[in-house]
Amino acid sequence: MKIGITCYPTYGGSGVVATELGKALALRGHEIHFISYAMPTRLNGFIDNIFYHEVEINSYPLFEFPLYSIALASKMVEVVRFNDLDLLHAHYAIPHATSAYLAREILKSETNNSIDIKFITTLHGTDITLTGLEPSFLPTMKFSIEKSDGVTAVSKFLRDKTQQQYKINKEIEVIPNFIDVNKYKREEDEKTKCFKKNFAPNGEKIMIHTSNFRALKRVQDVIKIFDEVKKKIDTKLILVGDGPERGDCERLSRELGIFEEIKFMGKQDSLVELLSVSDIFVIPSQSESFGLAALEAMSCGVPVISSSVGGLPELNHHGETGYIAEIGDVERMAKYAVELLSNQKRYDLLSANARKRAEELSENNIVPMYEKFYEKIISG
Ligand code: GMT
Repeated sequence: MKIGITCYPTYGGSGVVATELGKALALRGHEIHFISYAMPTRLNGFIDNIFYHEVEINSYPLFEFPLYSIALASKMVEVVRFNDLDLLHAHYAIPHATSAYLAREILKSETNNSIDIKFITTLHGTDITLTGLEPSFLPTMKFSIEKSDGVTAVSKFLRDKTQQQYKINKEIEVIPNFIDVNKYKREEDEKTKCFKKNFAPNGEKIMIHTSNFRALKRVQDVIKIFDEVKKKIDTKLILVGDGPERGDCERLSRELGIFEEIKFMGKQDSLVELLSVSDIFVIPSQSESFGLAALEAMSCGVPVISSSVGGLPELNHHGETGYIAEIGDVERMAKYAVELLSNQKRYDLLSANARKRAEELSENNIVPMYEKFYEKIISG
């Protein structure tokens, strides 16, 4: 198949999922055309069958705001026409589904050279639970989702939320996010030994959190949980990523007198190595439709302590792959962490289960679900 994929190229899990999907599909022999305003960050290295088309946005004094949605639709039209695409796949509904709708209608309307292209929208998270609900987007979002030829959501939670909140009857297929279990696996080599020595010189346990430090990730809770845990067990905390809450998090750690015990790493490429030296992954989010960062940790055999929101309980099974508590229940999350870190037998069991759960969501299991869905939509 020849598929056009549109996603946000620089930030967030939806872009990661879209890019990894495109790469996996290309390796399975499909021709993939990424259409975006910049090269997706994960699209590093040459892969046969992958093409990248940059959306051109010309500035003009009259346009105070860049007209990206229109420029994207025009680029989609061009790429479909000149590359003979079979399907467009929009990741994150705003504004990608709307642009895809526009492109489909433009191509259909051409009198001499009409093309009947279909498009699929994959819903990821805040496109539904937050931004899409704003009055300035809601009617357009509902329309674009309803007019999509196929819709997928990354969790049952997100499917149900979309149907309820947007009053949409349309069938939404749940295709969970996936992981390359051969890449995301616990490493034990010179590099990880060196990391471990650096982070936990006296054999301390290591807790880890990775995110984009937005308010909804509740990174301050991670710090408070850590503060409780380290009173009972010698532990260090690694915080990976960067974002608007980082300054407040650093201030909170200083106020609590634990700044020296925490490594604020910023954005990092060596995620597998960092996860490989970690004992517990903490994700206390206020909203999380799936939790790709938790899946990455689980694939490296790291049990997860999460909040009970959104799609997290579908991924992290309470008492099996980790533990779940109510949003903001720092005390309970800390208690679970202490329990786990002080019982090696139980820890080993949960670590093995976390890896097994990740294997269920391996690229090899999930990518064929997209292929099947594509075939179904293309054949009408
Ligand atoms: O929805 C967002 O906040 C952005 C989006 C992204 O681009 O990172 O994240 C969502 O999509 C990820 C990939 O499907 C999921 O793993 C995240 O749980 C989800 N984020 C939220 O629901 C907050």
